[in-house]
Amino acid sequence: MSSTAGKVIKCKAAVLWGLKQPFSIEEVEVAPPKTYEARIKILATGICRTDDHAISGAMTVKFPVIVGHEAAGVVESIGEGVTTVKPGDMVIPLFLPQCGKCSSCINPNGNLCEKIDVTGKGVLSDGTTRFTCKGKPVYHFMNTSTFTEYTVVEEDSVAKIDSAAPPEKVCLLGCGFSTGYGAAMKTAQVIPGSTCVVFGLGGVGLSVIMGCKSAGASRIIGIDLNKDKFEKAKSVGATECISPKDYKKPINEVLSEMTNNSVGYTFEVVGRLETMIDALASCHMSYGTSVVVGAPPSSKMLTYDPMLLFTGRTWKGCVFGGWKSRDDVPKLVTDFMAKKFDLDELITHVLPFNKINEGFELLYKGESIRSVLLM
Ligand code: COD
Ligand code: ZN
Ligand code: ZN
Repeated sequence: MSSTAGKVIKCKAAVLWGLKQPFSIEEVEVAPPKTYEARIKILATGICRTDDHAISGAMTVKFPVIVGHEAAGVVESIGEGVTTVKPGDMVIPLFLPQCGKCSSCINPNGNLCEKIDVTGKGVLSDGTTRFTCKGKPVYHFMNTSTFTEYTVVEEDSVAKIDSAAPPEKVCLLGCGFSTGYGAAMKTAQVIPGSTCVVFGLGGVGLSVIMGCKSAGASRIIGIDLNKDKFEKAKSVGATECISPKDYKKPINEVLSEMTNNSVGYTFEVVGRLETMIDALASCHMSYGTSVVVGAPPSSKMLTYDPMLLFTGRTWKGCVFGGWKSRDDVPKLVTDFMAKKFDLDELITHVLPFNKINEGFELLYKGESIRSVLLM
């Protein structure tokens, strides 16, 4: 048992005191884990756009809050009843829990565990937080809160992984990489020899390309309005890249001509209604599958020609790539250790934790794909 077990830990955390404010590095108190909880020493954490949604107000959270949801760390101590992780285990916190009991968890094809914190309740199951700062409770974020040296998560929101895995790389398996890679490997189940089209070549789109490549796609077409994205997309597996701006025709017609009408899979990784319809129309009218990966803008409706579906297309979406988080994240780590994919292409910046605001500046300027903060 560690010397800190059962005691409050004082450590550094990046606290957000309110909307649209910079992170403030503060000393916080992290309470010991209660029943079915684990306290984790975070070693590395990535910056994801969803963290910024909490800052900007695009996503509702309670303030003050500790955000961050893509990380790797080591279990420091566990609460009563915890059996699946122990102190010293290397782990990845999971913003998508796997409780094993809800309607999604008990079905082999479901992954959207009902315990996911989409409404921003910001507390653990007993309705309280484990963080305090300057005498005030500080709220949790997406069952994880990783922009801190120590966090507390519930047992169903943490996956034990290979102890030899490098935390500064596998932290990406906690969100961005798994989301994109799973969209191709798990949700679309791309078959070898097929043609895939990826709309949006940010970090998640690049991970979709890596998934299509791992699945054995023979042609992978990347689409972005920004041609600066093409070089990296090609280096992770795109066989060609195009910008819709270079064509007068609708993009589905362009793609049909380019591929002799053989697009098996399309992926929307932009998060816009127009590209969702473009992606649907671009997959083969009879056997094509289109996957919505980008989160749609809130309270917006789509209008589309149902003939697009009537002819045989499949339209799907996924959260976290469709992976069952506790079952699949350890396997993804094993695949990473076996060099089945490479995360270095996605990690453009590595910064010390106290430079978190610089990390977000890189995100806003579009200079980073993923920035990883080291504690
Ligand atoms: N056509 C083609 N490309 C476009 C268009 C367009 N009309 N508009 C923008 N783009 C390009 C941009 O130039 C950019 O290269 C890319 O689309 C978007 O990339 P990024 O870098 O902004 O973002 P990513 O890849 O990190 O993430 C994008 C998502 C849409 C996937 C992300 O915001 C999202 O919605 N994630 C999934 C939601 C989810 O699973 N959340 C759970 C926890 S995060
Ligand atoms: Zn994320
Ligand atoms: Zn569940």
